[in-house]
Amino acid sequence: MNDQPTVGVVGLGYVGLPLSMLFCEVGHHVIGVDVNPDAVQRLISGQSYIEDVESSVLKQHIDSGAFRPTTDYDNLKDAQIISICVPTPLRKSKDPDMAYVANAAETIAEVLVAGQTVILESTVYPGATEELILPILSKNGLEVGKDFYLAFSPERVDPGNTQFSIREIPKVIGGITPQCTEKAVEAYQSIFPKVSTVKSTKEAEMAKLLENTFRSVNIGLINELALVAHKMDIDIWEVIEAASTKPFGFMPFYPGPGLGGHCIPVDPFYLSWKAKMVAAETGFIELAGRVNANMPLHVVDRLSRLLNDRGKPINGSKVLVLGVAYKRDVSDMRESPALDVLGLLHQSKADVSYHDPFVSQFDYLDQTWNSVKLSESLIAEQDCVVILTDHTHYDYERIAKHASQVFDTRNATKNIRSQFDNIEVL
Ligand code: SAJ
Repeated sequence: MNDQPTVGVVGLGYVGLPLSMLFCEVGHHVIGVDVNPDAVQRLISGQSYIEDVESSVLKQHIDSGAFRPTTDYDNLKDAQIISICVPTPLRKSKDPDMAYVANAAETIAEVLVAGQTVILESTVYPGATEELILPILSKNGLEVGKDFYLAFSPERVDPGNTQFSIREIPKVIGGITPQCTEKAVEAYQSIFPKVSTVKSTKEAEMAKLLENTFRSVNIGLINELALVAHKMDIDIWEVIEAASTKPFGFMPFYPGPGLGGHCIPVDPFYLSWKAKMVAAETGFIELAGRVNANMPLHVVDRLSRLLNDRGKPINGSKVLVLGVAYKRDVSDMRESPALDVLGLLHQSKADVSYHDPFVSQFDYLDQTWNSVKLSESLIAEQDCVVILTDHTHYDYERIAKHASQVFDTRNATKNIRSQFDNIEVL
């Protein structure tokens, strides 16, 4: 019997499942809890639904009994450590939706026993662990820092990132009390060798929001400068490449069709929401949000001008969109700006279709969209081929050779653009 503490992981998505595997790999028993019975059933049968988790690895930990997926929270009373990795989306009003986190805390409170360490990983607004989670976990009389321990440690899982494995990424940890921080560091030491502790849960919560707000604001800046550069007939991509030669004090970001994913479009609004509660201004976040949200409109405006220059109204023009996932070489479509572009093209009555090697089908605008079979004849039939996601899968030279017009929103054709006169870039 190994002496590693048993771990409970609540929420078995792109954060919770890889975290569970990490714990299993170093000998912990992991009780994985998820509210979705289908997901639990798939895991029990050894089928991973997370790209970064191989089914063979999952099956190994299922067969050995190390990983036990369940919908039953009651099993968590056997865990010394409980990590909460549930979604924290935005409501339509751009207010935080804390329902998943609150529900997880409520059900953990029912089974919380003395000695347990609870670590929240889901991205939340500053103060959420102390103001929302702590009262729920304390309601049955257990005292934090004495009977149980509570900390925040932001997830830094970057789906598809092959450069850094999760274990190599330093883990920020902040507890409600110093003892809580210590207990959380102890809980994670077997899988996260690099730890950065901060004085409280709030600094840890804010660190995560800074990381992703930094990205959103800088992406907003370069998107704004891309529009300015276009009006000045300046090649923004060369500008970024030239600025990137500066070995210090600069970090390149790139314009694109908009901001997708489950982190960058969402996390900054957890910060701005809380800032409003303390009457603080977050102008950069709001402005970046507007600039980034406007990019799909800019893409369609540029496209309609391209077609117009060739005497073609967008209405009825054949437009093929290449790539609908929110970023290169992933299948995730959450918040993908491609959806906005497809919607705008559909509204303008363009004859629009898409191809994406990672996304075979999706439902949107009350219809099912199917990835077309890419062929030279199909490309040649198009009035314009729009590159929205620069998957490495594509042979951009072949596409440019057979397309009458290409609109490249990702600089994917950087290396061949000079050989063709039918490629327009964002
Ligand atoms: N994007 C741009 N221009 C850029 C960078 C990104 O338009 O210069 C777009 C992408 O196409 C995408 C969106 O922004 O639609 C977000 O892209 P991202 O590169 O930030 O990727 P994400 O959303 O997967 O962000 C995650 C984050 N990881 C965590 O929160 C744990 C982020 O902190 C990482 O820095 C990022 O991955 C990463 O570096 O890949």
